[in-house]
Amino acid sequence: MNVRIISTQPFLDQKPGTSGLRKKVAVFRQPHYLENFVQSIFDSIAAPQGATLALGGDGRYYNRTAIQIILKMAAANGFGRVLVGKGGILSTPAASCVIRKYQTFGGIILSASHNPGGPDGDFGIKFNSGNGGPATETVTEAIFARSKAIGEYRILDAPDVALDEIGETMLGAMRVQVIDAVSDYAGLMESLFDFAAIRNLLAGGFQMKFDAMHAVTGPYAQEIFTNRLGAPAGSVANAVPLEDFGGGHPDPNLTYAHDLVEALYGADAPDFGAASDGDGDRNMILGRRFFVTPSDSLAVIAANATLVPGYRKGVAGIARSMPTSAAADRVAQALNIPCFETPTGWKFFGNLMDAGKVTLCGEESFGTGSDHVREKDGLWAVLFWLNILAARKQSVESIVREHWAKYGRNVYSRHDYEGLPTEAAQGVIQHLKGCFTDLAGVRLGQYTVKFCDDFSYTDPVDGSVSKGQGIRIIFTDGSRIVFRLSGTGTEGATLRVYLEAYEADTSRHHLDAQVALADLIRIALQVSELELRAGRDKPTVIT
Ligand code: G16
Repeated sequence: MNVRIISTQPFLDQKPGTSGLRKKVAVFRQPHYLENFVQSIFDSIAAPQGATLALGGDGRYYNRTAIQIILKMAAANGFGRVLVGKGGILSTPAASCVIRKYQTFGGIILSASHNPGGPDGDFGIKFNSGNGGPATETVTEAIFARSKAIGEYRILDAPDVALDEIGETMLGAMRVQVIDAVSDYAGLMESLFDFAAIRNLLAGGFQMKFDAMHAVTGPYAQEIFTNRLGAPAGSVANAVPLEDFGGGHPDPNLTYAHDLVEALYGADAPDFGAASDGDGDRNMILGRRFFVTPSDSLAVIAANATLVPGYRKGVAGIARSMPTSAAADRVAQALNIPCFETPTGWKFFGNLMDAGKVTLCGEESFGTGSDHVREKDGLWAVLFWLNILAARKQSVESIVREHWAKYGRNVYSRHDYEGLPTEAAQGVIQHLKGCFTDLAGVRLGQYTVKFCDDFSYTDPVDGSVSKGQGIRIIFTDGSRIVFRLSGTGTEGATLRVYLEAYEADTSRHHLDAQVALADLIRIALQVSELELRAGRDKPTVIT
């Protein structure tokens, strides 16, 4: 089999965003587009000859084609072995688990996460390092720099490899091993959680519904909830992964997981509901007629961690992304452990976990996880909640309300303005940056501005600095408004407005977040001139 060296021209738009390169499928299908990016990864990561790579994706449209291309390029670039999920499928947390368990040099994950799939949908690719986590900014910047200078790529002239059965095939001198990642991942979960207690809970009439949204977690959820934990048939909905997610938007939030939300808020609602996203790293937690914000979920998990066998020894520290509410900070303070505030993006947690500084991490964007892998992990979060519920024998709502009564409530909401013209969205951010000096000390409604800034982070482990990570308006009572442009969209710009107010008074804890935050929402619109500059009078998604 011959290695072909193909001449190519750089594409100038291959800058990885919050989590890898995400583009429309049509962009990836342009001749040489995927190949250029993959060669840029291989040229940047300096893998030794014969190294092992993990490879898999969320099964969306174009996954199979891309996997075959990457395998042939890996063979032509001197890799000795590639571990591929059966059918070319690996959930993102399972990919992280595989990289760590088999100690591979790293892995390539194909996913556009919660973005819609299909021929007109989105596709994505990212490199994860040997710790199992998304490559750091230093690596992604090197990949981007290489993509702008690339002149050729290497690919093996070979037939496609069969990926639908567990087994091994040689591709030139490279071994392709198709593995059962579902069993590797389920085994890891079983080592962390009290499966016997959860099995008893489910056997005792407790009803759960997990919505896999026709995305990657279906087979993992069936294996864990149905086969290993004995959940009754029907507990896992939409369990068959489809290339276009059944035409849906596989984003587990109140807007897109509407079937699940209707079930949990309807008559005869189950006790517990949860959903995961396209690639299985996000989660949404619901109780009967009760939504747990991702920020509160992190705080409750941290406060109850010692109820779970894998965390019985306690938590070394917690990390949250800057826009995530400070609910977890209050738990950290009570436990006398550090809490780190990082920029948005799971990649910023890797160093902290590797250094043993944190055990639990979470983001407002429906991401929660721990140092068991180096990705956020949807099913892990669901199992954590089930384990807490099995141990405490209370409803989701009463656990959260007790938590608020003890720590106070960080009332929280995020308003997304999707698909804005890029210039208009950047205009809002520029305008806000120009207001910092004028806003300091100003009284706005019941709030007084303490300070405003553009968040900058210095990694406490390697000293790297990440600037321009979001506009913060912080008020004297700790309430906040944050404005940020999303780094994961593929069409125009998405402006995110994050709102948070601290409420210690339990008599106000029942208030709907939109009601409790009404003043802050008004101030956010007034200060940003969002309606005028972006031409929108309401957000597209509220979570
Ligand atoms: C990715 C990142 C997360 C981030 C989220 C939202 O998640 O891994 O760390 O919080 O995007 O990012 P943004 O606000 O820039 O759109 P996922 O699930 O899309 O991989």
